[in-house]
Amino acid sequence: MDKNSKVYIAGHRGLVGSAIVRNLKSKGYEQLILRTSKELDLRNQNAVQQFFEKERPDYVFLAAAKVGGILANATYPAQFLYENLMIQSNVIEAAKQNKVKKLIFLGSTCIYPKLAPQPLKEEYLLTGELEPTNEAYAIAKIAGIKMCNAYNKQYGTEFISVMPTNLYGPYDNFDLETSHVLPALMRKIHKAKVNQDESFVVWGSGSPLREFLHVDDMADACVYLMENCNAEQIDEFVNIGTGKELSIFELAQTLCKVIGFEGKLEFDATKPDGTPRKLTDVTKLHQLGWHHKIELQRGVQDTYKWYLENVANYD
Ligand code: GFB
Repeated sequence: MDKNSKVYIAGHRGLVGSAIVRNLKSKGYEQLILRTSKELDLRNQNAVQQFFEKERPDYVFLAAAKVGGILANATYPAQFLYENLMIQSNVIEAAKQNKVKKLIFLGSTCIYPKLAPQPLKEEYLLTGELEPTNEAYAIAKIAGIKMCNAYNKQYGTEFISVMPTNLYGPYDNFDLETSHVLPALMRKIHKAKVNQDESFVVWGSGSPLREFLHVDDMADACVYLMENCNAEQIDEFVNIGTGKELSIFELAQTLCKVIGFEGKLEFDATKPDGTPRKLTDVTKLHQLGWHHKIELQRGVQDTYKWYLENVANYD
C-alpha cells in the first residue's frame, strides 16, 4: 500500500472506523476519503455508485454498519438485516466496478452457531443454528462474507473479511438501551459511584463468557492485513480477537475496580443472556503475523479516561 493511495474508510465516525482513521494517519497515509452518513447514504445504490466513480478509491475499509448490543439486535431485526445488506452490497459492488485494489469487510463473531465448539475456528461457520438475539445481524454479515468470496472467485477481486470479537474503546456508544455490555456497565458504574448508590444493574445472569478487544488493536489488525495479506492467504475470513475470555460478572468486577466503586451488583433476569460463550480461535490470525497488544485492564483504564473527558461531563 503506497502512502499516497486513496483510502476510503466507510463508517469513519464509528467505533472502528474512527480507530482505523487514527491508525492510518499515524502511519502516514494522507489521502483518506471520508463521508458522513448525511453526505453519503450507503443504503442508496445510485449515490454509492456515483461516489465511487468520482473518487476512485484504491483501498476500502468497510466499517459502516448498523450495529448495537444484545437488546438493539433483538428489538430492531428488520433494520439490522435491511440496512446491513444494503450498505455492504452497494459498497462491495461499487468497489468491484471501480477496480478497488483491496477491500476489507468487517463482520462479527456472532456469525458462528450459538452452540459451536469453543474456541471458535473459522471452519465452524454455518455448522449449526444461530443465536436468536442477533440472527438478523449475523445473516447479513454471513451474506457479506459469502459475497466477498464469490466476487474473489468470479471476478478475481481482493476482498477480505475479518470477524472481530466484542470491541470497546473511545467513540463507543454509551446509550444504555442500544450499547454493548462494556460501555453500558462503565456508564452505569460511574453513575452509581457519582450518585453514591448502593448497587447497579447487570442484565441477565452475569455468567455468559465474552472476549473483548480494544478498538485500537482492531484497527491495527485491519491495517496490517490490508498492507500485508491477500485474499488467498486469508481464505474465507479471519477471526480477530485476543483468545482470552471472562464472564460478564468478572467484567463488572474489573470495571468496578478501575472506576473505584465498591457497591453491589444486581442481576436483571428479565434481560437476555444471549450466546453462552463466544471465544475466538486466533491461530490463523497469529499465523498471518498479527497479535493483540492491549490487555483488558489497560484498555479499560484508557477507555474510562476517554469516557470521563468526553462523555461523563455532558451526561
Ligand atoms: O455486549 P452485548 O450487548 O452483546 O451483551 P452480545 C453481552 C452480555 O452482557 C449479555 C450482558 O449476556 C448481556 O445480557 N449484559 C449485562 C449487558 N449488562 C448489560 C448491559 O447493561 N448492557 C448490555 N448491552 N449487555 C452482541 C450481538 O452480542 O455482540 C451483536 O448482539 C454483535 O450482534 C456484538 O455481534 C459484538 O455479545 O451478547
